[in-house]
Amino acid sequence: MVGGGAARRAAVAALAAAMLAGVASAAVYEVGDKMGWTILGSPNYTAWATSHTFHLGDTVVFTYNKQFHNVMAVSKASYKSCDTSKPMATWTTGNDSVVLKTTGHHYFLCGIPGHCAGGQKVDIRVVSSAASSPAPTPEPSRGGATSAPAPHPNAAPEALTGRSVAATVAASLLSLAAAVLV
Ligand SMILES: [Cu+2]
Repeated sequence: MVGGGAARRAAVAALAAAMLAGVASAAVYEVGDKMGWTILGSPNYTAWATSHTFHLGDTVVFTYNKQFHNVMAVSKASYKSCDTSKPMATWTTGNDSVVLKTTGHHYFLCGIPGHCAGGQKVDIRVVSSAASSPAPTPEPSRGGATSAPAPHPNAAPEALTGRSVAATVAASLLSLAAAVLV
């Protein structure tokens, strides 16, 4: 009986560790950081995208005023030419989370006339894994997370950073594992 209990505890601990590892690897990124998804101020979404390393399972959040913008997933050709006529998917809520489920490039643009041409477009490349990814630039620390939480001009307040979500889930998993092991 003692052996069975030990095995069960080991299994629970292993499961908890595996879950923690899975949670820790999934991040949430707000497109454009504090600027959100906009055309005002000519945000450089190319620079934003290349300053991050996106992995499978990560989420990108588009935050914007839905009266003025939307989000379309488009092909590479449509991305390059700002063709808004045949999106593969369209989001319009103003606070849209998109889970990156495939590797390679994910092309998004705003479908409002003129906005894509004005720079409201982003090419998000998802690398296959952390080990094999050629990361030209190290992932920067989330500078915005440490400074004062300035109110977002057009954001929903519930937009969370991946770090805080992972920390919250990790904490609850740890307490769960602790409860089972006791
Ligand atoms: Cu727009």
